[in-house]
Amino acid sequence: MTVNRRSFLKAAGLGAIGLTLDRMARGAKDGEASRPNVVLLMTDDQGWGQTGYYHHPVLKTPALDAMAANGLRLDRFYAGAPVCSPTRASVLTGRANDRTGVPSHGHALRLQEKTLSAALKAAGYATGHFGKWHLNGLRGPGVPVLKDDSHSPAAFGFDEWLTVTNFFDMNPVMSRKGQFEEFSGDTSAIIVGEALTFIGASVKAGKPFLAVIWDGSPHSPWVASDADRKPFASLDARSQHHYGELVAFDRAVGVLRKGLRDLGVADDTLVWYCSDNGGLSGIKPDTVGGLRGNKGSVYEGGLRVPGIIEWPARVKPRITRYPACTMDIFPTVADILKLPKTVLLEPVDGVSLVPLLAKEIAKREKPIPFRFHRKGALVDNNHKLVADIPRESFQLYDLEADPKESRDIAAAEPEVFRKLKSAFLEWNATVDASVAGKDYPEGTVREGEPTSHFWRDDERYKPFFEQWKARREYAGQLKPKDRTRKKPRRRK
Ligand SMILES: [Ca+2]
Repeated sequence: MTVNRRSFLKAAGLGAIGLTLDRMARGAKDGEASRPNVVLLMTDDQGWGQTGYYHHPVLKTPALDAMAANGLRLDRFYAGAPVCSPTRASVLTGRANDRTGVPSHGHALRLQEKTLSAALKAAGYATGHFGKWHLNGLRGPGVPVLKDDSHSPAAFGFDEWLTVTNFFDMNPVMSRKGQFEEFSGDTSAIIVGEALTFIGASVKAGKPFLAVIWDGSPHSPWVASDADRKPFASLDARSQHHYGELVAFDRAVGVLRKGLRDLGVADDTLVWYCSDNGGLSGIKPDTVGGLRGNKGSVYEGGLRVPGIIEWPARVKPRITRYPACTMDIFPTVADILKLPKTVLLEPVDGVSLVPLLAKEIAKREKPIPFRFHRKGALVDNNHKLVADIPRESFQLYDLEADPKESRDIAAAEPEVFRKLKSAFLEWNATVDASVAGKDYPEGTVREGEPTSHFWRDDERYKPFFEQWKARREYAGQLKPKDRTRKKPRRRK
């Protein structure tokens, strides 16, 4: 109905009035916050080069291509970290991972952090999480999140959740708010279908919604259907399955976009798609579009990922090279809703992209910082500082002139080098303070945060082992000679 009215007004040369009417219909007056629906859609281990719109040599992604053509395509979009849990923490908090208790995969997001999901729930949104969580401290292949898990999605503001701890594959067992459910079929289709059911119910209830859809594809172990891997018959078996998973994911993107249109909410739903880290090595053809490094690295191949914001009511189709990152998601959504600054915990590392949604911006004022294990990086527009933190060793690259980071220009550009190095060290000190809990009102990290451990070593999961021995994804973990008696150990 909205579309028809707008098409009519546009045809009559009254498009602007049509937009105003739309805003009024949604109850938003000029100067007031709009309350779009928000969908955050994230793949697991999809590299920067792995989309049709970047002309991948064998992979076709018609649904992502259509989304890119209808939204803001972010050609320099960065995951907050080069591996999964840390990036997820950066999405929900707007902060670099190390600040939040998540230095690596399988670490728990601290309960003292402030999250996007909690802020939107408080603002009256229906909130749902679908798929991989990986913020409750558990390592190992994805298992259903337990009802009483202190760090389940519920602890961070999600009303509805259908969630597993980590990556998951064909025919998964998942947890619906603690109730285990078995599913058949591909994970992308399952979680998008479930998210659409949640979205439909929210629409019916007249509530705006936040749907966080975090897929397990195309993470290992790769299991694609015969039909989906057929186009890749000339590749080795694991590359076939890996690329086949991306075909299934892309199909689910099409289902999601059509579902939003069918429910009449596509126009005023902001869908933000990205991957959680750079592409994998050992997959052919190349996953990172020729960039340097892979998942785990702070070179571009480990951090740069596909990114698109589609929001037809507010964002005209465009391609930008403005550097942006997953830490920008929360500040952007908070800005759109005009939430008070206090919904975010300082220091915030991201910025609001609201100005960028309206028009091109030449320069990002606030550099994008990264810290992962010993390594760090600072992206300041075309320049990038790469750091080995304990060794205090630094490199400088010009990403426009040298996108593959092949020439260290620290000696040639001493002024830029000095400036970025000092900015990075200053930032790094604030991260050390965050790690120690200085950002929290208590000034310290509260007791009781779980240490990172494997679910196989977790007493709460032992009652399920007998049953799970028959499951493909867990059998290898539960063989008798396995280390079931080993104590939880912190991975470093
Ligand atoms: Ca990942």
